Amino acid sequence: MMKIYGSKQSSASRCYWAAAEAGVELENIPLDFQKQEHKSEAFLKLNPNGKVPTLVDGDVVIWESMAINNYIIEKHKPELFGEMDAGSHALLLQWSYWSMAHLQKAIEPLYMQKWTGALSEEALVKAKEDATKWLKILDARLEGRDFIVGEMFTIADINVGSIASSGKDYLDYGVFPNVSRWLASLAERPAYKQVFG
Ligand SMILES: N[C@@H](CCC(=O)N[C@@H](CS)C(=O)NCC(=O)O)C(=O)O
Repeated sequence: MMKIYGSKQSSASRCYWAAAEAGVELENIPLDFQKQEHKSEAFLKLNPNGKVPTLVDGDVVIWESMAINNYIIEKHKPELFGEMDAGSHALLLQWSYWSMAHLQKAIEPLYMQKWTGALSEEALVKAKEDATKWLKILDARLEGRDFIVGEMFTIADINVGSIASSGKDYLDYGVFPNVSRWLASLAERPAYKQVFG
């Protein structure tokens, strides 16, 4: 069975979701962050960044949640790559990379407050402005669409959806009607319910 370091409350959440969509189980190897187990010599041999998620499948070791999702989907449910012409494939990557580089970076300070302490008023305003800017772009993309790319649910919906949903408690998503509709439909998926309850 594939093993994963990282809980469902971390960036590993999208990997559990991808695995559930693919119909495979991930065995969780718990790491105690308080005890700095993610910085232990043994773990750093797997992932020199000292971060989760990290996937181990026999001799294969992968870090970066979206690379892990690519691996899980390619191995167990390649149909979630959707139409595999070069342009469509590049769009899956485009939106996945975009969400990690921009949307997650903007939303992260909002939820990291729980662990790092409250943001200054200035930092809070900046994080909300940034997140709003990226969510508007996503909302425009989803106008008249049920999925990020093409006419079917793909790995891009998992990657971008997991990040977009993480901002819901901190921003008014009422102003992003297309994002809200899309997130609501993703939350209805059996695999999503299986992982997030
Ligand atoms: N871009 C990475 C982000 C990984 C990441 O930042 N993981 C956090 C938990 S959500 C972590 O391990 N933090 C511990 C640390 O940085 O010491 C991915 O998507 O896998």
